[in-house]
This record gives sequence, structure tokens and C-alpha cells, in this order.
Amino acid sequence: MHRGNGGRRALIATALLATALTVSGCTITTRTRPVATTTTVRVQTPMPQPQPQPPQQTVVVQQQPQLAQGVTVVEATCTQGAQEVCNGLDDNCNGQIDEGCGYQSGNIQITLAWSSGADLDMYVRDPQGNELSYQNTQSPTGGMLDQDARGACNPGQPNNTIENVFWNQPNPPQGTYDVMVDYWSGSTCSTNAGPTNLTLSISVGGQVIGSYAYTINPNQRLSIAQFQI
Ligand SMILES: [Ca+2]
Ligand SMILES: [Ca+2]
Ligand SMILES: [Ca+2]
Repeated sequence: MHRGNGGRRALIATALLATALTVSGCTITTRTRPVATTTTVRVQTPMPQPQPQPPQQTVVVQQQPQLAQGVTVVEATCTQGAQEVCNGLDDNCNGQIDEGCGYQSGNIQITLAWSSGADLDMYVRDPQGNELSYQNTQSPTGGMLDQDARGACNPGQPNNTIENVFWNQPNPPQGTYDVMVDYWSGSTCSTNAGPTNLTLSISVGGQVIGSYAYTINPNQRLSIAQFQI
């Protein structure tokens, strides 16, 4: 292959330069502009962890109810599967008093029933001092009186000799509950009603803790039962 004089001279010059650099020990430094790089960081959002829930409080009675003198305990006569009658008793043993009668049950249910046309009034004082009655049918603690009776005699009202109070939230206030009954003889329907037999049932945590009987006189007011949760 024939190579021209020009090409031969260029090859020689390159070889001489390489030799000269090698002989002189030059160091060739290359400045390199850093290349901007983009780094993608994948951040994994942690899955939301379920927050620990406070344990559901099981409402239980701390002690047997304290009863007023003369109050007697109604021996349980409930029968599983029995028809529930609107009578202030848990006839079918399911822990709810008179379900289906138009008033509610809950973690606490207190039902008063009586046998004459008199106007009896139930008062329930909760551990924080709130008093539920026909005058004050809701408490800040979630209690409610949803069945009032005989306030205006109310001859056409269903179950008009029954009053009912309940708390249906998981955690009713803890402490002492005082259940009182007042025989208001100022009502026209109390005239000549005379001493009246009453039945009071208390259910706590889905279980009837007791049913009680008492004969109350006109104008009498007493604390039938106190219980503690
Ligand atoms: Ca029942
Ligand atoms: Ca019943
Ligand atoms: Ca009443």
C-alpha cells in the first residue's frame, strides 16, 4: 500500500509526540464536568396501622343492689323462648326487659311497672348526679327516659303504667345509680288509687340483676334500689 509523504509525516509526528510525553513523564489531567444526575427515591408510604382500641368495657355490677326496707326480691320466673309481656319483667330470660313493647333496652335498663291507675314517677340518678325523670328525659351521660306514664293520666297511651330508663352506649358512667319512685297523688288519676303494687327490674350488661316488688303509698317517695357498676 502506497502512503503519501504527507501521511507519513503525520504518523511520524504523532509517534514523536507520544514518545516525548512518555519520556518526560507528563501527567495528563482531564477535567470532567460532573454530570448532573437525578436520583429517584422511592418512598414507600407505610400502611396505616390499626390504632389500638380501648378494650370494650364489660359493664358489670360491682355489688348486689341495696334495697329499701320493705322491698322484696321477685324470684326469677323467666322461661327461655317465652312470649315477652309488657309487665316490667324479662319473661324470656334474654336480659332485655319488655322488648317489643315500645321502649328501649341497653347496657343499663331500668323498668318500673305498677298495677293501679295512679301516677307513679321513676327517678334515676346516675353517678355524676344527673337525675332522669319525666322532667328531664335525657342526661349528658347518655341516659334516657323513653317511656313516661300517667303524666296526664293518658288513658289511651300503650303500657300507660310503665316507665323505662336506659343507657345504650358501651360505657355508661361508673359508680352508683339510685333508682327512686314517687307516688304523685296530686294527679286526678291517682284519686282513690290507694296503695299500689310496683315491680322494678334492673338489667346491666345484658343481664337482669334483679326484679323487686314493693307496695307504695300515696305521696310516698323512696329509693327502691341502688346499684353500682
Ligand atoms: Ca326479655
Ligand atoms: Ca316482660
Ligand atoms: Ca308517671
